[in-house]
Amino acid sequence: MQHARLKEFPKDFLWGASTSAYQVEGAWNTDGKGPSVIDMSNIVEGTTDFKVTSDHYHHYKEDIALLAEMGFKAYRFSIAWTRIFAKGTGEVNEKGIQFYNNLINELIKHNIEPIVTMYHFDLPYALQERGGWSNRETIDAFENYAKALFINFGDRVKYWLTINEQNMMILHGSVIGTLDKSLKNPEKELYKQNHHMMLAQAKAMKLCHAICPNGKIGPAPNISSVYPASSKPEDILAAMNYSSIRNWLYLDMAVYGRYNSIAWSYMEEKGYTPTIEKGDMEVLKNANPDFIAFNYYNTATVAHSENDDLNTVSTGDQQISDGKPGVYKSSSNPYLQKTEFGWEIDPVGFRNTLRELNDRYNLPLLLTENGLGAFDKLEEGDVINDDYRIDYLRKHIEQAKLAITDGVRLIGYCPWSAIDLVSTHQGCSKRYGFVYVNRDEFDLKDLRRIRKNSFYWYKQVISSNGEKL
Ligand code: BGP
Repeated sequence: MQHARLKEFPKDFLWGASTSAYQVEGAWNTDGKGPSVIDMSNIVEGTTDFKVTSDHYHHYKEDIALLAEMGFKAYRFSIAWTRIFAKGTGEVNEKGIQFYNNLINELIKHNIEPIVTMYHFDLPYALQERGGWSNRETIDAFENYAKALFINFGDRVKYWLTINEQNMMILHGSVIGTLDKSLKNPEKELYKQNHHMMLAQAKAMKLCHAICPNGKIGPAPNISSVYPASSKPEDILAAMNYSSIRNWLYLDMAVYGRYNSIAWSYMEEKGYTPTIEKGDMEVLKNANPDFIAFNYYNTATVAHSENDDLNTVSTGDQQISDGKPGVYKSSSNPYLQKTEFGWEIDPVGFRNTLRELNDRYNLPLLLTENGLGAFDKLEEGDVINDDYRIDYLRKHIEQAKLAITDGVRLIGYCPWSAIDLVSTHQGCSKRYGFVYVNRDEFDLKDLRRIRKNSFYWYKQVISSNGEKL
């Protein structure tokens, strides 16, 4: 739909950006922090330098000052569960509480709204050793952790996100580094883990409303529209299949407290259905998210798949996804360009996704990740010419404005990432930030912070409330 006049971004729009603890903080075993599953998985073979990441733990004041200089209204970061409870449960680590108190207070001092992700891939390793999410005790551990967060930070933190990209941990856990490699029947086990994470999330949402009077809480999956490769009816069915397994399974449960029927029939067909214990569905129904936070990088395109299909085509999806025989198979989209890391770029798909989410759930939406990973180059005179990133972000913000004009209730835009950090599985050279962190894959250098061109551009976007793009 073309609009003659576009609506403006709301006055209190949450302009900001995102990071996650294990990707930015470093200090992975400092001040009583315990190891997480990510700390224990070998992301970059032959070095532990990735664990220093951007050393935000020791640079947080300087980093927040830079975010404030850009005029950030909000900053989305995650709390490392193992800083609060080294082993996932037990005694609270006061030094961990102190670090996040300092961080939150520093943000508030600069009028930046803290948006907290409670769990971003970094499950405590001690819990993993006891079965991780396969063990129902992890649900209680998460509830206990959530309670500690709400009690300690709930007086200042208004926006809470439960679990980052639960759907990607289930679908692509081996790439992220969260998959327990000892699992015998991983897919079946993963859907059991998924059920347990859903319960943990539901309990945390209920607890947030009970403990934090001004608290708002929501899930934070990675959501993207799924396109059929053609108008062939079988391709349309395949797109619905994939969207149900990838998107709606997670959000139908978070919002309506029910299993998506197509996803459930897929699990039945494959023998993956989890055991639902007495009382589970009641817990799931009684949780009410206040908004949906979601990460969007690109769309997916899929085609019909026969049972004997070989699904080897890669997409520009979060990770390479080849499809599921008899359900869907991945296809590339000839209308889209790709980043230098092969991810498809689809700003219009962002508007599609926003509209779909709005129609389906009728809740406020908060964009918590969107961005372009690239090999930025530090040039003489401390210049980083990342015009490709500006172009990417500009096009997505334009589509956000169109979606708002379409009637979507978008409350904030927090792209990935505020400053450079370690990528989920592609090291430090894949950069996303507005601020360059001076380090290489294997050389920590001086970790100096340098403003990129996009830094100055985003500053003007925020000060004009999205008018000057
Ligand atoms: C999302 C994760 C982030 C981040 C981002 C970019 O899935 O939530 O943690 O890493 O993707 O992905 P990558 O680092 O693989 O380029």
